[in-house]
Amino acid sequence: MSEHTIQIEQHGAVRLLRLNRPEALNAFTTGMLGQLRQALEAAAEDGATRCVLITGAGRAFSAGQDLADPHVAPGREPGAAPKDIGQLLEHYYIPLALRLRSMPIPVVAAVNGVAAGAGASVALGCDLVLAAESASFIQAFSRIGLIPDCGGTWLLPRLVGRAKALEMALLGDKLKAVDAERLSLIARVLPDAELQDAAMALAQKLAGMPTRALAETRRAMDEALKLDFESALKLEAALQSQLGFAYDYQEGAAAFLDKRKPEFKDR
Ligand code: LHQ
Repeated sequence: MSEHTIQIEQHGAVRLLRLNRPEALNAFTTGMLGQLRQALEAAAEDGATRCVLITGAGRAFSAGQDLADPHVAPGREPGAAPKDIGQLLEHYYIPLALRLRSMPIPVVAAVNGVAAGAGASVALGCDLVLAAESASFIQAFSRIGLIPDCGGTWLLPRLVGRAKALEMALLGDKLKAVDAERLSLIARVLPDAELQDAAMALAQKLAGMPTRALAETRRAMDEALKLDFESALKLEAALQSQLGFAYDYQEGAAAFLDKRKPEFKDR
């Protein structure tokens, strides 16, 4: 696909990925899902990039799966065979969600407008989620006879607890950004005019931090959700052991003792 559905900009050590099909509220086509995954892959592999920032072009973050995409659009002609949506998830959404969740660098979402269906899952799968006051989150799946996907069933109860997760997923109502912040679904809500600058400043700040420790923090927390307390303590010790041998710890501790600003390098 030659269309640039993901706009890529480099801002120092921050790679900005802008979902870019504003005419369809940045709904995901298969081509776009592939481009987003490739863009994440490229950012992960580029040693000079230390943080990814994802946002949407126009008035939406993403309206989720493009329901007009031939891979999912219901056949209108009599006798048309239904498409296997599970195959689309296997080939596009699962690799994307796994890539996002295992990035070696932090990922920030700047949710500039509505994030619906898989668009909400992609946003909520990021490490730090900022949203504009006018943004909203919609678990649109139940409205069309589906369940939350792209990680939604895993993320939602962990973020807001079972009662609110089920309320959101069963009803599919619009959740305003301020309510999303109140429920701890997202980290911060900001005035619309401040969102992009605040998200970039946050991404730049993260890019100057000890990247490897940040990625391992995410991994340890995700793993800990599956572990008993003692196993989580042991995982912490194993990861801390590795980090303790790394450059950034030596630099961070030395800089503290020398009362100077640390210069982190690990990735
Ligand atoms: C769209 C879409 C869209 C195409 C707006 N598709 N065009 C995974 C695997 C396989 C199958 C299915 O799903 C999944 C995961 C999922 O993501 S399921 C959930 C899919 N998403 C939805 O069901 C959300 C559908 N969109 C909406 O409910 C509304 O558009 C929202 C609430 C997001 C925004 O409403 P409005 O602000 O009133 O905008 P609008 O509805 O007028 O949309 C603007 C345009 O964008 C419009 O096109 P048009 O040519 O009429 O201007 C829409 O058709 C188009 N668009 N979402 N998902």
